[in-house]
Amino acid sequence: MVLANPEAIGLPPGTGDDSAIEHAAGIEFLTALREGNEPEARRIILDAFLSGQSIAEICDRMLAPAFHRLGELWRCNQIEVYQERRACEVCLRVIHELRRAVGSGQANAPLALGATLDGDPYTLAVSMGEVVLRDLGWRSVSLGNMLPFETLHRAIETDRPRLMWLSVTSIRDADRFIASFNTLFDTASAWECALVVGGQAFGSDIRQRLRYTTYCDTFGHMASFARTLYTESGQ
Ligand code: B12
Repeated sequence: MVLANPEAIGLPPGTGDDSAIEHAAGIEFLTALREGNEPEARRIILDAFLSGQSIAEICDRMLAPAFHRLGELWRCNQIEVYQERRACEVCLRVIHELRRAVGSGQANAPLALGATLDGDPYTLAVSMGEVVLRDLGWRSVSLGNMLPFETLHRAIETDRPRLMWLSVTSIRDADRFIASFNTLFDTASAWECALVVGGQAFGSDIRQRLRYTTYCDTFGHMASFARTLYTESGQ
């Protein structure tokens, strides 16, 4: 359904408009997620991969827009919580399929570790980051969600990643977050680990108070940055 002026009846702008999702395949994917149709969701995404789209493109142009739209539908009470959660489960399994499809980097490829931080329960973007970097030949490993800052210091010191990606959708206490984050950046710098950050909680107000190597709006941006550190061909 397309609404000409959703704001006039108290709905957020864009309600009922799936055109924000670029491709027909993106709309089909959204439908499959809404219906919990896992085989169809898997088929659509693997088709995109087999047709030559990079993992970053699939994440930025198909997976993320579908969830942004699901978030709007949830806010407007047009889908049930169970449908949103089921969509997350389906998507995680699809990401896992992509992970199997791209394989893992060579033994001598640089290591990358990723996580969400304490109090941040979101799982999709951090899992996507792992596959995006694997697609570029990195040995990337997601540590999962809700990791305390202290353990990420240990991970950097012990495993010596060349890059750590952090996805931040939810921040409980901004002042504490900023202090802990900046200390993590000090550790990362000391061990020559690039700290790459992204996520919906990183507005410009909070970014101005944080130190990191690079902020990315999209996984495409992270892929471009990661290529400046390492390419499989060594060129
Ligand atoms: C699924 C979901 C949940 C699930 C998550 C389950 C899971 N396993 O992950 C659960 C149930 C936990 C949840 C809870 C809540 N949610 Co919620 N959720 C969502 C939803 C629908 C999808 C999130 C998602 O994964 N998106 C897909 C990712 C891939 O998109 P993305 O984060 O934008 O990532 C892209 C870029 O930002 C970037 N990026 C992101 N991270 C990184 C990292 C790096 C390194 C790089 C390079 C790039 C990058 O690249 C990605 C691809 O382009 C969003 C809607 C939305 N707009 O996303 C709401 C949404 C985020 N939730 C919302 C709300 C309100 C809540 C709750 C408060 C609801 C409640 N009353 O309990 C709680 C809060 C929980 C908490 N402690 O913070 C609001 C937030 C509004 C706001 N700004 O404050 C949203 C926007 C929904 C809405 N329209 O209102 N949620």
